[in-house]
Amino acid sequence: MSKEIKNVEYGLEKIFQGAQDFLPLLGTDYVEFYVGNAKQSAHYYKTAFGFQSHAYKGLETGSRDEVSYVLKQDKIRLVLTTPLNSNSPINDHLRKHGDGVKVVALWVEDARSAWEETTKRGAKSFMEPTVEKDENGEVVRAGIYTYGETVHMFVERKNYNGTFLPGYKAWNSDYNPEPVGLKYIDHMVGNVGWGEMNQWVSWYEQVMGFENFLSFDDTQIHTEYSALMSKVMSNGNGRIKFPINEPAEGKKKSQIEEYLDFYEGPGVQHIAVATDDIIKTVAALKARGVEFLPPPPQAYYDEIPARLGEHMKIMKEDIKELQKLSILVDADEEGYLLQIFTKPVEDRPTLFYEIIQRMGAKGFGAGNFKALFESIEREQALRGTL
Ligand code: TYF
Ligand code: FE
Repeated sequence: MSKEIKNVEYGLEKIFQGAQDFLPLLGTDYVEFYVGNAKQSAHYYKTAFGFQSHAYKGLETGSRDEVSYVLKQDKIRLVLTTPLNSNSPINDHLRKHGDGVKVVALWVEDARSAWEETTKRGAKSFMEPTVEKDENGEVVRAGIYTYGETVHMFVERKNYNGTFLPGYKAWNSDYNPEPVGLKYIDHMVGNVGWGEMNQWVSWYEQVMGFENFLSFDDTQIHTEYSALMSKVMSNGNGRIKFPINEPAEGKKKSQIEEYLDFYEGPGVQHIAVATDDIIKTVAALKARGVEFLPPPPQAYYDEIPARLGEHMKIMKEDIKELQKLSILVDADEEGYLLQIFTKPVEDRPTLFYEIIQRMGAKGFGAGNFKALFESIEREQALRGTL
């Protein structure tokens, strides 16, 4: 789609060589959602996405105000939280945003230092460093606000060998649908308001020590109808990638603006989860009722060999198989990638998932943007929000 994207030098190690990383991140720790009915959401993530029962807190464990179900698949941990009474502040979040991501938790060596280094650089505190203990040891957590009402928690687990966090018990369920092969979170994308992308880019640079590793502007990301801009922020070791989107002016309403209208503010737009066998994973998800965006036109698949060029030689998958499942393909200097996007998983058109298999490529599927955004617009048109 764009020569500029191909010319970007991917070399995060190089960028950070010698630089003092004041916020070393070991990985994503968990993602917490505030939802209206955690019990039913947990069933959906188990049945449809193949997550496993992992931990629980609620009335039975002495948690009187909220209930949380923790689900696990390989390295991914999701926490689904619902308030148990009208006094909980979680209700305000739910009333405004509907179901959505509240916390993107990051695993750190030192949560106190993470909180101090980021608040000293201007982050607004959500939770001061707090020690939580039980018979399995202790965890230190601290949190800061990022865009909208979304929070980054820093989680230090040096001295803990319990199931999840103090206050939770292991959740052993008799209902354990097969996993679908989801491995880890590849990236999580935030939508921010008109003209706010660059201030959040600076925030991730200054407060978190991240680097802007790829950028797409509205001349690259547009269809006949709508446009958006996106910058990918990455931490020093490249394990954490947070693209930030903002809407851009087009003939009709940008999908980012639709999100902002329905979420009533900035928030997490999509969570991209990695698999190493996308054909198997997507076939399983479809069989379990996960809904994906409508397929790109025949021409998209006809053009793949020309678009991929020499990467066709290393591509293991059969284009016909990919087309059967509506999986998208893109390539960059270093390899190719396969990806597909679900429809929003709530009634409000807000959060959705991406399933991604990287075969060397480090990009985000820029070559698919046109086909992808046209699929999203077909859905927007059905909702009357284009
Ligand atoms: O994370 C990304 O950048 C890709 C492409 O609204 C993308 O998954 C970008 C914006 C968007 C949907 C997908
Ligand atoms: Fe993505």
